[in-house]
Amino acid sequence: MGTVVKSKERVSRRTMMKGAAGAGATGLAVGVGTRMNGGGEVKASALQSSVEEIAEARGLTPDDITAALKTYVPSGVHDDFLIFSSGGQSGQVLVIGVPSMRLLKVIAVFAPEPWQGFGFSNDTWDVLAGGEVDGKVLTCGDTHHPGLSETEGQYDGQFLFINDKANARIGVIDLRDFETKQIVKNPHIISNHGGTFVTPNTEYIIDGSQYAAPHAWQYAPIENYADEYRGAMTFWKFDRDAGRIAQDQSFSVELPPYWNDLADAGKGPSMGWMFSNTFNTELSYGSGGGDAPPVEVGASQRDMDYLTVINWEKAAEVVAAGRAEEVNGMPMIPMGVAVEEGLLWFVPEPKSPHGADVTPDGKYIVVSGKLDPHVTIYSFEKIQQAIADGKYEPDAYGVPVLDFEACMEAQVELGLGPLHTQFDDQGLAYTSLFLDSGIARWKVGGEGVDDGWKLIDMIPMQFNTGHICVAEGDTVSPAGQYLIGMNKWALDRFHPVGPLLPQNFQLVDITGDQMQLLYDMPIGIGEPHYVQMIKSERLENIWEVYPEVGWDTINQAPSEFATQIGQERIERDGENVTIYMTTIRSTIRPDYIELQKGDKVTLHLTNVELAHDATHGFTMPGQDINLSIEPGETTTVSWVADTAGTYPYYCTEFCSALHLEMMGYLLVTP
Ligand code: CUK
Ligand code: CUA
Repeated sequence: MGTVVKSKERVSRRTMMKGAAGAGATGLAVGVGTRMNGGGEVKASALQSSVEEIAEARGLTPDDITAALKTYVPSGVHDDFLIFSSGGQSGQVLVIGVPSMRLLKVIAVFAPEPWQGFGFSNDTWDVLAGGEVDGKVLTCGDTHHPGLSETEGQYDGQFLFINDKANARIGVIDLRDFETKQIVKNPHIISNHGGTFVTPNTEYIIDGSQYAAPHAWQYAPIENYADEYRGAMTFWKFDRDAGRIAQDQSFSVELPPYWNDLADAGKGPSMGWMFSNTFNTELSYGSGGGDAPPVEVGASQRDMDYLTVINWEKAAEVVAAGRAEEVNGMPMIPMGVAVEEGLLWFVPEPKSPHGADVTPDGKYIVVSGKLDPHVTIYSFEKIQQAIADGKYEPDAYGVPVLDFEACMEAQVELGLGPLHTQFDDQGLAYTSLFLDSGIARWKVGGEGVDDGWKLIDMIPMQFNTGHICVAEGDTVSPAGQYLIGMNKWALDRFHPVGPLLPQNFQLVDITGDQMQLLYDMPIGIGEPHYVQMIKSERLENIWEVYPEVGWDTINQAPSEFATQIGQERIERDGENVTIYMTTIRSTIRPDYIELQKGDKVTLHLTNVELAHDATHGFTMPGQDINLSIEPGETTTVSWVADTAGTYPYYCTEFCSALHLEMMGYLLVTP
């Protein structure tokens, strides 16, 4: 249904593209037509010859020119889409415009970031401290999977979540100001991977354990792996009104000590369920100090691993009924209870599976096998039927393993090292091929679809593609149009910058009959894993300035330390000194502070401006302090004046003509 019409659209787009490319620069220039330039009209022919000259001088092919025309976004014009990209080892999130691939922001999440003052002010340090592990505040992380909040299975532009794989933490970013408001540490597991994936109305944020460990990462000898080590699938409850994860309403389902990888939430007919691919069902833990094979060998022995299938709606009921156990302060449903309640199932998955992606209609789950050239497609309906028909055998932990053939809908051979799959608006799927360095495009099958479950074409990537992203390609209604291949290796793509190379995002036009590579963007801050691409128009709640002067940006409410112009003061109570400071172009008030050595200082800083972009910075020499105070914001920083001396403090944003004069002196008397 609809396929015929859509394929016609495809043909017409293709004809257009071919026309443009085939006619070369000349044809293109005519297509561009005329444009007003400096009050006069430039004749098409003049433009044409100058395009030809530029193309020749720069050695550009007609394909290069089409690519340039498809990605160029003129000054002052905004991009149609934004991507939110994990920043890998940087611990941060990148915001990039599409199709221009202009980097707009790096949002600080798990690592301090001086420009935003993140981790330098007291309140942002408290956000970082919310994710402390064993009493230690961490200043790095390994972000993998950003998850935009959803309403009815479509991005709603309100919140963004991101996991820290290294320490099993989740960050919550408010998309009104693009700042991190909360970091939670998973009390059950020490490393995660299958997160963050949201359920269709952001009821829960899914967070699956990666490397098995005893509950709450307690000590247990490695030989006790099979008996004492465990996995878990955590469901973080999200309180949208509070803009916070509600840990007291969150829970986990205990799993065998297999390693959980990528996950996805069911939708439509599979609403209420979730799916995660799971590997190392061999229970390998490496040598363990003995002769056992290393993990990469030990964990690749079996032909089949498992797709983990959990009914999370049922799990929430089971927790509410009091059948979960309290583990390290948060409920966990024991495996035995999960099996008894019929909420936990496994389905065999071929060879070292990676990626579990639910089709937009919620009917199928696509899984790749890193060591298998196929993607395997499971039918949710068939899984339910297999459960009803009792087609299962328990695994070593008593978890029912459903019959593979009974649940499998199709397998499509795509190429070597398939990893991740996304969907477009034309009923097509795209799967990254890590080993083949490419992206395979294939047709999703199912009822009423002719010629489904079939490979259509491929586009080469440079090089070793991990995740891919189609615009809104993991929602119920993908936008299609663009695809980004997230390549692990860049090799020769960019000018060398030493032995450590950036990763390479490649933007691909997927509207045509043939996919066209448009742009390479180096990512020089860490290794991104996943991105989500959202239509810019969905991000309609972004604030230009904070709602009022004196705003607590963490709690998104008026600050009790708000300071208006004329209220600036220095209060002393013994050795405790509290400073109420304001910033406005081009003054910091007070501009003179005298302290005694040993004073404990608390500085409340309010940017009293409400003009768009009138941000002031603040740095205090010798104290490792760097703050950003956006229009309206009140922020606080504390330190001990432990060294006598003379310290000029100043505004670090070039905010005005007299910005260099925006300073003050702090003197600490011996
Ligand atoms: S993983 Cu990195 S390429 Cu963390 Cu989603 Cu597959
Ligand atoms: Cu404020 Cu420079």
